[in-house]
Amino acid sequence: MAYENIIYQVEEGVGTITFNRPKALNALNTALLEEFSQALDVVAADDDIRVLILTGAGDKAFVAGADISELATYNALTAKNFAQNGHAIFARLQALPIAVIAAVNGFALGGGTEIAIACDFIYASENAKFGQPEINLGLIPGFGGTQRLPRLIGANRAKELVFTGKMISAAEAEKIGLANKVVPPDQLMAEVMQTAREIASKGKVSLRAAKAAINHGLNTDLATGIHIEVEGFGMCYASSDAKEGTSAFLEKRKAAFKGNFAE
Ligand code: CO8
Repeated sequence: MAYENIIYQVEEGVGTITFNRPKALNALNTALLEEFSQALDVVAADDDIRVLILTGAGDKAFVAGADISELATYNALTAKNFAQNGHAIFARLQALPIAVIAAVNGFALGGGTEIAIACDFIYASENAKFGQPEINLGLIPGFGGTQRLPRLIGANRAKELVFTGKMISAAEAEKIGLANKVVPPDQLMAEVMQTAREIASKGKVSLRAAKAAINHGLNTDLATGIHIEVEGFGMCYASSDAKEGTSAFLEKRKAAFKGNFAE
């Protein structure tokens, strides 16, 4: 499928979606979101993809937020529709049964920070900047910044970012647990690919069960979360990977995971 606002590539079981409007710092307009949504469907339907990476085209931005020239045209109803549509896409991103890594290579503002925190974790380049500047536009975050961000970094830190609209550096983002790792810009994709390949070598079923347990467990009480973990632990035995992983350990060899749900 031909895309104009994103680039979609697959290499060795790792898919990469690159937001590709560099002249507008990869701002999210309706057309880009639509293509992103379509690409997520392609990723979800491809059993061979084990990890998805999101990044931005050019050396300046990951995503500088929703496209402000579109935001300027909204009324209360169209704004609500836009936010709802974005949430539906981000929810599908978060629920993908594979690992998703944000490679944040510059500005990740507003919707940019919100896409990154809907991923499983973030690696950032030293020149990355994060923030929720919507308040400077007379708005509030509309793609999860008031919800995912406090869950990730705590209500106090999220409120400071949302109330002030200020940008923080990659180093600060790492310090507060927003980014897992910060590396020089020219090493970002290599670092992300290395982690992606490592994850891709693990069992598909166990990765899926682990992600579902963590994601669902975060939105529930401990007892329910533990129940989810127990179910997921049992489900791993529906795949040959559990046999392969435990046998490989006992036979002192590297496990070769090939399992899937169709066994
Ligand atoms: N939307 C549209 N165009 C943008 C955006 C954006 N978010 N960000 C940058 N651009 C454009 C600029 O207009 C400029 O275009 P042109 O060359 O045609 O004038 C080009 O990108 C380059 O930008 P700058 O010249 O401004 O580059 P600087 O290096 O001087 O500044 C900044 C970089 C600091 C990133 C600056 O561009 C900036 O502040 N951008 C806006 C950041 C922002 O406020 N983002 C939040 C938007 S709101 C949001 O994301 C809400 C999400 C939820 C919406 C759901 C509700 C319905």
